[in-house]
Amino acid sequence: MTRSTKRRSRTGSPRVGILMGSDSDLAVMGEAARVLEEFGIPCELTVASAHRSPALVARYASTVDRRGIQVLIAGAGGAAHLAGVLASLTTVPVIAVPLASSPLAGFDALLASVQMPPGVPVAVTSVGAWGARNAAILAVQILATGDAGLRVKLAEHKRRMAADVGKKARHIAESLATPSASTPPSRRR
Ligand code: C2R
Repeated sequence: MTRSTKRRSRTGSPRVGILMGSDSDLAVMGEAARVLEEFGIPCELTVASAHRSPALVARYASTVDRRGIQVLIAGAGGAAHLAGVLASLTTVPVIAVPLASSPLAGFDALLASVQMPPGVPVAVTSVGAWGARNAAILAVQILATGDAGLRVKLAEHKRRMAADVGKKARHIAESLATPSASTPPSRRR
């Protein structure tokens, strides 16, 4: 860990490293840390840029194995090369989160992340905050392949989502069945 790395773990050393190309990415990439915390996965957050601070990225990558980091999440916007460079320097799974920080609204980062040459895979999520959240869930799923407790938590996560959708469907059905007092009679069904 570099001195500028922020630990988000309450217990244990980080299993997931979240990197971002700039501090301007923090609001979005903080979502990934939040989701990992929900699953009780220790993680750390730091800023490192393959373009602006390549030596720092290389130094971070060289510590990943020794420190027991099992998955890397890299958020970057524009010509996003951070995830690819991390994948070139490590053997852990790397998940790229394309960020919408340039005038091209993330399409540039998406293409830069997804078209890795054969031999150096990077998993790519959706653009922005959705992607940050999904990157964390994907990291949990990767860790869960060897962790039955995490598989139970993931199953519970899916049950919660399904229950939420059910609640929304019931809510809509109820609001259509009971016209509110403010709905004019002509518009009531
Ligand atoms: P600034 O806000 O610092 O100007 O950064 C960052 O992820 C950020 O979204 C603008 C955008 O540049 C991105 N950046 C990259 C890399 N380093 C910074 N894509 C990289 O190494 O890939």
